[in-house]
Amino acid sequence: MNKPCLFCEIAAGRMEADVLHQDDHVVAFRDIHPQTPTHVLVIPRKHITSMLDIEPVDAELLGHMHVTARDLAKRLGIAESGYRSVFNCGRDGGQTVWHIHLHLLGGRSMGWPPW
Ligand code: DGP
Repeated sequence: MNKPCLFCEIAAGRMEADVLHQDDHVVAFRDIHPQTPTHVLVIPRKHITSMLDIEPVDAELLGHMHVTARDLAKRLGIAESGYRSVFNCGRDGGQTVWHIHLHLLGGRSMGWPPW
C-alpha cells in the first residue's frame, strides 16, 4: 500500500502540526525545520504533487494561497520588514515533499541568489 501523503495527513488533522490558519481550501502551519525565524507552509487541501501539475482550474486556489501568506505575514509581524514566498519545484528546485506548499519566510534579512 502506498504511504499516505504527509501534507494531506496534516490537512486532514490526522497528523500533528502547529496550525496557524485553516479554511475550506488551505491550511497553514509552521515548518518543522525553520530556515528563518518565521517559516510557515501554506498548502492546499487539494492534493497537487508539484507545481508542474497545476492546471488553469487551480488559478484561484493558488491566488488564495498567496493572499493567505500575505495575511499571515501581517499577522506574524514580518510584512513591514519584508518576507519571501516561494514554491520549490522538483529535484533542482529543492522540493522534498510531494504536495505543493508555499514557503513563507521572514524575520531576518535574506540574500539573493539562493544557493
Ligand atoms: P520542500 O523542501 O520545499 O519540499 O519543503 C518541505 C518542507 O516541509 C521542509 O522545509 C520541511 C517541512 N516538513 C517536512 N516534514 C514536515 C512535517 O512533518 N511537519 C512540518 N510541520 N513540516 C515538515
